[in-house]
Amino acid sequence: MPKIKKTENYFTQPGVANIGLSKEDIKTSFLEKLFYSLGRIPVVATKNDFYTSLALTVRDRVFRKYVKSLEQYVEEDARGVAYLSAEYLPGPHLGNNLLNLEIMEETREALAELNLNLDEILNEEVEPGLGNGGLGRLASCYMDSLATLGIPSIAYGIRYEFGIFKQEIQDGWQIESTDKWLHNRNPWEVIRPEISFEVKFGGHTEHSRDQDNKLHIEWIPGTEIKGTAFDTPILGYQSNAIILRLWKAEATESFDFAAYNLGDYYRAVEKKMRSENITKVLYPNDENLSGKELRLKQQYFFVCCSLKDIIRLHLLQGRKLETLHEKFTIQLNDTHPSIAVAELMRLLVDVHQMGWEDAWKVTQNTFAYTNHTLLPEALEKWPVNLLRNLLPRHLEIIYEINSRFITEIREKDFSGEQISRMFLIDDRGEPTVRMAHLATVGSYKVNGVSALHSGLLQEQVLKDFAQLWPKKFTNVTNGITHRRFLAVSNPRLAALISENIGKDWLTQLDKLKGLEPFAANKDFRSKWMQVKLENKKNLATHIKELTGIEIKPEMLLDIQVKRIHEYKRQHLKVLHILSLYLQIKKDKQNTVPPTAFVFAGKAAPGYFMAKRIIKLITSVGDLINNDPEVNGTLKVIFLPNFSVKLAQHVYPGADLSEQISMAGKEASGTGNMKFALNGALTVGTLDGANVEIREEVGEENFFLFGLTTEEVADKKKQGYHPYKIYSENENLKRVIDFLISDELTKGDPELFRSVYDNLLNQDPYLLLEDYQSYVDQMENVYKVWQDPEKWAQMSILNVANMGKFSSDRSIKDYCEKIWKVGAVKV
Ligand code: NTF
Repeated sequence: MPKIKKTENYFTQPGVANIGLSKEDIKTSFLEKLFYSLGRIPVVATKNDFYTSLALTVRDRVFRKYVKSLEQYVEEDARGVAYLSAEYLPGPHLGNNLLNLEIMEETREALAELNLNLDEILNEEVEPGLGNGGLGRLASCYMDSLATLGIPSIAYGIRYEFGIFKQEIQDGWQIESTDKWLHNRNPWEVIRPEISFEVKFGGHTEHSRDQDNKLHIEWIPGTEIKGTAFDTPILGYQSNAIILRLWKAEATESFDFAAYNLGDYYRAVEKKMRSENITKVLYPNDENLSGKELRLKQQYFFVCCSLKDIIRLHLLQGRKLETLHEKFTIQLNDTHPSIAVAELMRLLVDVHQMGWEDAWKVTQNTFAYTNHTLLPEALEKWPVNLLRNLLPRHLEIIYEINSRFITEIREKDFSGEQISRMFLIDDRGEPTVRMAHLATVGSYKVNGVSALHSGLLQEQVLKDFAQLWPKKFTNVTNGITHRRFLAVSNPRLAALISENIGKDWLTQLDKLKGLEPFAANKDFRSKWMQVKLENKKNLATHIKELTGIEIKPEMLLDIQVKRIHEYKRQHLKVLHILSLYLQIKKDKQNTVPPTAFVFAGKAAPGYFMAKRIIKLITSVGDLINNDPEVNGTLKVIFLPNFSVKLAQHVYPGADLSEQISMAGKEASGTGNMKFALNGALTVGTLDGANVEIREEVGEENFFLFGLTTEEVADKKKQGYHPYKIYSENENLKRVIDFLISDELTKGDPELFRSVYDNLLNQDPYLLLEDYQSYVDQMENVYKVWQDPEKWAQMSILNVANMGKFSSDRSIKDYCEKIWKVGAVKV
């Protein structure tokens, strides 16, 4: 094959050159895909056939951009980023790609000429649910910005066959079922059979010396499996595309021939099935990582494939491994990929024969680590015994890193207590490896995800390390892609904004500042609230479809959507709702404006309390929604199966955003940003990025309540007594007692006993402490809501000041503060 080198040559080839973006081009390609890729004609085609044809049409155009980007990266020999994340939540690709290619209207018209409706086709897409929540969605927002900004980059992860479980609500309880997202095929990915690597597990190591007395260590594995790459192009706005490379596990041999020859067909295939298990299913836990062997296998599997691929790409350019850190930086998205520190050492030392010191220098200068949580139960620790069985060589390497590190800090001014706190191995009880310590020692930078969280990280969890290496620690406040979460999902508001301040905000979100003067303009305010009302109608339709419950769009839509977790305090919202309900029922007092309280979010299947909280929400809903005395005023809705797709309907329709975690627990939050960007006002604590949102939008435009992080710490130190608060606050007492009342529990007094007992005896997240402050601030919310002009003004000012929270800003921060990587624009 003759090599076509120059961009101009390649992109003028027939078939490449004529992939156009006009309405006619799109129509032609769409029909071609339908006929020749799917073998269908319109009369017999299903909606899914139409969706697939359109997706393939768009994918061609995205790949064209990707190929161009790639050529440029190679030509400039640019330094690049590899992002390692066990989770991604890209959301539906089609609408976003149409926006980024700027062909939304052309496509709409092309389809209309074929009597097809774009919105219906968009709705066909099943999203890849390859993550649990904020952490996975953040990774996908960052991919959007990496592509848009033209940062040479590649993202690696796991191609889970089943993503996050599907949530149904039956009799008020969460019921899980498998997410078969690949069932209708996935038109966005291409398999790369030639990009595949072997991954070893188990076995033992053999140490030997050669004639020169050089030590050689060989890992003799117990089993080997193969990882194969599946590539999905992720397109930026008016810009480059990057690749999301997900690994699928396969058996190295399809059959165990020995067993097959004995006639034992099933045993022969069993091994294959066992290997493929590794990428079968996503662990549905967020903020709690139990030491499951299969989870460690997943982590090592994708890390091993990704590092081998990075080394392949590096060597392909004719470079030496000693310069790996000059050409690549590898970002560890939490500790999930942190075994990479040991794996890179193994690859450099054992496989590529580099000396330990040189290899350590490369390793320490290659990785950077982002911490996403301070919750002790979420900090990963792997039992030493499990590592010994699964990754015997890595355990040796971790011990070696540990012993060299201890030698290093012994020479410094650290107490014995501090030194043992910093050990990579925790040998109090069953010995475990502290993965956050491994990631910190093996990285050149460590960051938290909001100013508050990064501060706490350095004062608490990694305090000793911050003292040792103060310059290693930094903050990068999270961000969200405003292209997906405003331009794609809220086209009405996006249009109103662009009509008034132009379209520059699509690439520079701080241009929204231009909206500020409009807050004083009555006519603009009325248009603004008209858009909100339309979005609320749309959300009301979805609510009706998903739950059968009708709400009036004029109601105050008060929304909390996120994973269900005690620290996020969905049950604090429930206590507030009950206080309003009891006020109407018992005191015959009605001061609350008509409000629909909307919740959505999944509970980890093994998290007892979180599942109870869902049942509590739905039970309160049943009671209130069926009570004619209150249901004109209050509605309580639990939307099942929260996803990116559903979220895109929720944020635009929200009036009030609930960000009510106990201070110090929510590392950042990103839902808080999505709500505010869509004009919802926030009621929240000084936690995570709420602090910075309030700073940006102004304290007069934010409904603050609750203890601060320091006050929480003081309270706990002094000894916290929830029962005392309960007995001294009549209104609160009535609400808490109602949790075990017959009216709510319908004859099963045990139903919410666990919630009741927990709040009265421990209340680890200080709901009772913050209760009154929350109720009071909600009174204030209602007062402002009665003044629609004021509300509209605050809403506009919120949006106008959201510039900081674009993921473009976050990625620029990563580039400047951490990666030292520059943009390559095509
Ligand atoms: C989450 N962490 C945090 O809980 C959120 O506050 C934050 O917004 C996102 O990360 C993204 O930074 C996790 O999911 C995990 F896994 F670290 F617990």
